[in-house]
Amino acid sequence: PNPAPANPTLDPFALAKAISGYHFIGGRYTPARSGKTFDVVNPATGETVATAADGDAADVEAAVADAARAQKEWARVPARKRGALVYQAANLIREHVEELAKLVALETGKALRTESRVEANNVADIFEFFGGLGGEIKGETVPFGPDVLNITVREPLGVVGAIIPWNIPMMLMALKAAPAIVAGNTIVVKSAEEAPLAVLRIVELMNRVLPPGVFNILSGQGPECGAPLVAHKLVKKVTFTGSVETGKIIARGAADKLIPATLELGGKSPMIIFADCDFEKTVAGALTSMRFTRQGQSCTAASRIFVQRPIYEKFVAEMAKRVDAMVMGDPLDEKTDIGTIISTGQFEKVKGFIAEGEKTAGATGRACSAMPKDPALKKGLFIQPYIFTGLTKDSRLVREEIFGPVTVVFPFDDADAVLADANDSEFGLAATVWTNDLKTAMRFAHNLEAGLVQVNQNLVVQPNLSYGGVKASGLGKEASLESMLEHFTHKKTIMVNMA
Ligand code: TXE
Repeated sequence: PNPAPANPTLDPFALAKAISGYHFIGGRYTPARSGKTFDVVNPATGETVATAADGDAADVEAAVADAARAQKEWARVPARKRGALVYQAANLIREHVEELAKLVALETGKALRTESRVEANNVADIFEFFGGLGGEIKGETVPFGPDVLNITVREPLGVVGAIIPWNIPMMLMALKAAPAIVAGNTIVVKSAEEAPLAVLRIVELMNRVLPPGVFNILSGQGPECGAPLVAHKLVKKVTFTGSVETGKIIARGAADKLIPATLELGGKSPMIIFADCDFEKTVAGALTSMRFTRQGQSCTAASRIFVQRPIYEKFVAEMAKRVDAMVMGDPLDEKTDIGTIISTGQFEKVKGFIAEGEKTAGATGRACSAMPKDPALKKGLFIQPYIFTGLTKDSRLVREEIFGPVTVVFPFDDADAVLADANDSEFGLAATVWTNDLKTAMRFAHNLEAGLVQVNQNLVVQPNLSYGGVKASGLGKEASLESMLEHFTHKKTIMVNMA
């Protein structure tokens, strides 16, 4: 029997309990073979709200076997029909947006109004977009001579293994699962330890429409559950979002089997602001770019800000004032702008960076926005957003991904020097430039080392636009028709001599 409610439920606590302790494999909620579970904690209160199945190699074996069986049939379903089914399932996600938003807010601490609801809507958008692309999975004809027919066809790869993180778990799963499934693959997802619930419910909802075994999910620890998934001989492609260190481990595992890996890793995204920008629009853009609403836990967060000297002081003062006005509190409360850090491990890591910044001679750290006063939240993983100035460019706060509500701001005088500083990073995910001068904007757009450059706006993820980094930020792209074809199919060449 399905333990989850048939219809949307707006009580995330009850839903979390109902789906506790399960993977979703072969069309069914399934406990771990070992019977083991681990706790899922609400980071706003420190309370355990659910358990999750603690998967290992035996669960991976079962899930991949089901997915491999299902893939043979699924690949034979016409591509447009596969897409139509995914689109139909997307309607179910749309009906459950509010429920999913609350569930993900509960497990991740991301504020419902500013973050979690936006993510849940994006998930429905992504499944809808890829659902509409079934008919676009097609090849080419390549002329040779009158007696030769050269064609290419796009074939699925087989079973895809996907490993996802906790910061935008639903959306990052959708960006992998939607194109993989529409292209005729089946998928086994390994969710992040910290956020296994909302993604589990999504897989169950999609399974109300898709055949069993097409879309499966396991929860568990990285080395015990993620590593055997990458290593499984029937997994023919891996796709991963997470840290650079784990990305390298996964890339090595894929190399051992000679299978492709798509990697979306960290970032240290520069935001470059010229004095001729539209100041009001830029400050508003900076607030969203810095992702304080998600406690800065975003790979594209504007974590290095460079401001042209004439407006530097004004910008820093205005930013601090605006962040101060943001409400930090219960993620499920509609009034809340800023939620919590995900886990005690990340909390300590971020606090370590802040302490180091505060100790640095010549640096100033401005803590903005008041801590929540509600006694129920006293064990919550809240951190005041920090704006640091006066750091040197070799500081760890400037070079490493903090993945917390911390940004560093520098003044600049010279455009060439700021371009060099912006590019002086191991990462190359995203960058934004703010100016009303078209030549400057285009020069920066062309010369910034990043997978995504935006001019006078902050990140808007669009399912039809390629997204992914260069340098240590990753390999391969997500979203868009081309990335579905490139990363989830292989191109077979067929040459027919008719002479
Ligand atoms: O990441 P991990 P963590 C960055 C961010 C953050 C840091 C650490 O800087 O502070 O990474 O976060 C699975 N084989 N990003 O520890 O370890 C793991 O179970 C297979 C940026 O959460 O990369 C989880 O499902 N899988 C990032 C997933 O990998 C393994 C988002 C991510 O965990 C594994 C998240 C293994 N050996 C963190 N070890 C972004 N690009 O947005 C772990 N995993």
